[in-house]
Amino acid sequence: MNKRQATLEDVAKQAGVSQQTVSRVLNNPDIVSERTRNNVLGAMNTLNYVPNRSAQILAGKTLPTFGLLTTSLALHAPSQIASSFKRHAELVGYQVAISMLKTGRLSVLQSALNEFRAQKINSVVMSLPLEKADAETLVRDNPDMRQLFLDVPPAAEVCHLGFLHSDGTTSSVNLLLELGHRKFGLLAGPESSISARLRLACWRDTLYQAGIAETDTEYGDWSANSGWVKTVELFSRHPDITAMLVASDQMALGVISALRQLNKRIPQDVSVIGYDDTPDSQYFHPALTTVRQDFDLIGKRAVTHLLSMASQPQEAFNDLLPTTLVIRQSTGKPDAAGSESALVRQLKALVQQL
Ligand code: IPT
Repeated sequence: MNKRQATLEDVAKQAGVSQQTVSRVLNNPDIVSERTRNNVLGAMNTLNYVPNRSAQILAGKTLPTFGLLTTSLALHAPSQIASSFKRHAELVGYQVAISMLKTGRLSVLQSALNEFRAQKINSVVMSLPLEKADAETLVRDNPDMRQLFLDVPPAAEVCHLGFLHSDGTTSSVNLLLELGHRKFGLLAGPESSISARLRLACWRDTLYQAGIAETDTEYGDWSANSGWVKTVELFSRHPDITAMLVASDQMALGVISALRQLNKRIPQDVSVIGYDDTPDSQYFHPALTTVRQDFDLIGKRAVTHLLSMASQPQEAFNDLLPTTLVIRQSTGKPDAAGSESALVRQLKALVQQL
């Protein structure tokens, strides 16, 4: 069996193109036509060709690799974004190097960017919450790096690709108001998160405009566990809440579980609306009504932006993708006899245990 490593020349022969074209696909895939690029990538695949990255770095080449600085990938939404970004990057011949950070501290971010720079990576998606001043500092201090921010305040003077929170958030509050809800519990994301703050402000504004000024708020950390704990706390203070607005589907999973434990039926006793519409949310029990953010689209759009930022000087922009309400089974009219029947159900359950 021939175990010789395929060379660039072999790839060129197999694809029927010049060696220079193969080298372009390796170093600047975005300047090669899609057809030729796919042809060359196919030949590399067939021959198991492995590019010599160290030689490319030594030759001073910038690698066709994007950086992704991300918050915890244990969270559903950032992991969906990472997966989509990687899939779309590969379609244009780029790899993705991931750096997952525990904190958004400026010094930590700067070291992560330095590490990318050392690997000759100069186009980076920043998929973590950053305050305006921090994002602007990173751009100012790293003029050689193209940075695309996914979670910064819209006022930040940086390249920003995000979601327009107001559409989906306003529609979710309006749905609950139309169904007749008046007692709301708000479960926001962490106060350190820009998007969590924007969603909360929008819920409150819309409720306030409808004459509902009094609502109780808890802050989770995006995990299902925090959804569970904070729901128990909210209902211990306000057992009469009939509608929960939750800042992420992952927290809503914990909310649903806590409500079950509190003997509340969804949606007859309490309606729940999440945020994200990750692919699993339609399989929650009951299927979750939620605000959809299109994670496939944001990954695809991030690749397009990084490519065009490479060919033009970097200017600040805000590209905001729509959010839409997806109505499923976790929302309904409040059942007037709901709390009474919950009590009856609890008593029955007790009697059965005797
Ligand atoms: C945002 C998600 O909506 C939220 O559920 C949580 O996972 C958060 O990310 C983590 O930072 S999406 C982001 C693009 C604002």
